[in-house]
Amino acid sequence: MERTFVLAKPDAVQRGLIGEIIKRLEQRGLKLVAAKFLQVSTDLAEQHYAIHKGKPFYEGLIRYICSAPVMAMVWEGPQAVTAVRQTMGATRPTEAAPGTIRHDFGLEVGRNLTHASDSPENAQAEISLWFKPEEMVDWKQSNETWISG
Ligand code: YYY
Ligand code: MG
Repeated sequence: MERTFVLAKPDAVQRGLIGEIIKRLEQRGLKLVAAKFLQVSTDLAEQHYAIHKGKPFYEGLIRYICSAPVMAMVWEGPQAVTAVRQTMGATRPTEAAPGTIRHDFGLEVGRNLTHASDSPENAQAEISLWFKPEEMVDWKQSNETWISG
């Protein structure tokens, strides 16, 4: 089983789309193992997006992520990293496939509603940046065997 880190970004929270995002990941068959609602500090935002420092969109990205609360989550399942990226859609909403969150609810790259880890290694790093080990909930989903065999 793989775990991945997901954020419902400030635009998703402000637009009342947290439930929609969770619904789609639940329906996919993924299991929620951690969640918290928080206002992101500049320090946390800078650590999370360190890889983008120096890029033209970086300053705006940090301002956006800190502009309102976010919902931070960890989801688990077979190939969770790939599955969640697929459910989110391409970075630019106008390039995202219909049926993806970014396509169905977004228009602009700077307001693309969600973040999801892009590799298992980055998922581990992001999970430990955002969550303490004791915030992860180890539980058995009763329908697990009907989702992955
Ligand atoms: O992983 P993902 O979120 O799909 O895209 P990244 O290339 O990692 O960029 C992170 C974040 O930065 C993206 O979700 C929106 C923002 N961004 C932007 O505002 N303008 C760009 N040209 C590229 C990315
Ligand atoms: Mg990324």
